[in-house]
Amino acid sequence: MSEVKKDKKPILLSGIQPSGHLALGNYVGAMRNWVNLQQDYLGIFMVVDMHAITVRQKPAHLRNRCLSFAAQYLAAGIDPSKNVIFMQSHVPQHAELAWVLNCYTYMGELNRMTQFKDKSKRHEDNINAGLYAYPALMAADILLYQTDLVPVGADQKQHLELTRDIANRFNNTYSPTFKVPEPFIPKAGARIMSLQEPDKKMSKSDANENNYISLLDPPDVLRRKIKRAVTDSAREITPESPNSSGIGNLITIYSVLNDTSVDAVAQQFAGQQYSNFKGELADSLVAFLEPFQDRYNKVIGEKGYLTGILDEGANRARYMATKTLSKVYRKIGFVPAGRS
Ligand code: ATP
Ligand code: LTN
Repeated sequence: MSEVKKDKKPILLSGIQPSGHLALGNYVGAMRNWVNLQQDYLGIFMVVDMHAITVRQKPAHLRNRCLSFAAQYLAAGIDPSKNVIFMQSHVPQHAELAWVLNCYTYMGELNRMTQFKDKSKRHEDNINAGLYAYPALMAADILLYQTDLVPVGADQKQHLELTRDIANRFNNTYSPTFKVPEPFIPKAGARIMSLQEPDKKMSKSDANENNYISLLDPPDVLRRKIKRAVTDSAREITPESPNSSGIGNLITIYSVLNDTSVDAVAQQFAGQQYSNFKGELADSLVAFLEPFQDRYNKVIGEKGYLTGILDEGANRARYMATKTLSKVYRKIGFVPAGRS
């Protein structure tokens, strides 16, 4: 009886592109919720390497980063015995369903995607078709597994809405085929801002590494980055500080790390110098990241253990994905293969 129940857990799915260095924004906006929600869901967590090549990557760096990101998923607390963890490119059904979904996605929809517009500006010399069609691949990632919930940061809301539209369009054209997924965007920390340019989001592949906190930054680097983080010209924390972009962002980070609200933090530090508060924030960060980095170092030192988890994850994922893809092929009228 309990076995049956276990299999029926709803599906939680998310992924991160192996570009740059996994950053505090990724942890707070996404990974933290993967960890918190894993008890109640069957978690499917991918390193989305096929998405990452929409921007040029150096092959050796990409290879190392893919393993490093998977190890960081484990270090963050994703339990590999309860969840499915794998490399997107190990499951060919993602590319196969993406092609189909491309044919159910309008150019007018893709033209509106802000991530495409932002990345086109950042990579003017390489505005490729993959970057443009990226949302259809993301929709495939999600819809292949009949996903219930997708925990992501606020920047992914638009892609999730498009995924839902594509799912509904397909379901209405044929018959119910895909579960229509819900986004899970946290109330606090859905958009952690850059440390030096607090009006733009913290991005893990920012050219300026002072703009982000890498989850693998050593303590002295963490302290230096926080110390240098841009604030406004006031000196002391007040109840209004959460509304000021630079210091407000630091308060948000502190509140998330200490599991409290931004207003409570502003009250706790009211009247204190920014420099004092930054010192406390740096202490919190170091205390949080040191054990994370210890766990990471153990996992990354055992390559066989990590690749074993990824192989098993890919096997399970292929099994689940094949079911949905076969259904899709049948509904659109493809002749079944291997019937002779
Ligand atoms: P890149 O700069 O390499 O394009 P990124 O930092 O924007 O990457 P993604 O791989 O696009 O990261 O996103 C991974 C997850 O982290 C997504 O769920 C995304 O919403 C979340 N995320 C990214 N940046 C932030 C941020 N600054 N605050 C909160 N969540 C974020
Ligand atoms: N597009 C996302 C990464 C991503 C993703 C997914 C997130 C690819 N496939 C499936 C959730 C579910 C990004 O750029 N952050």
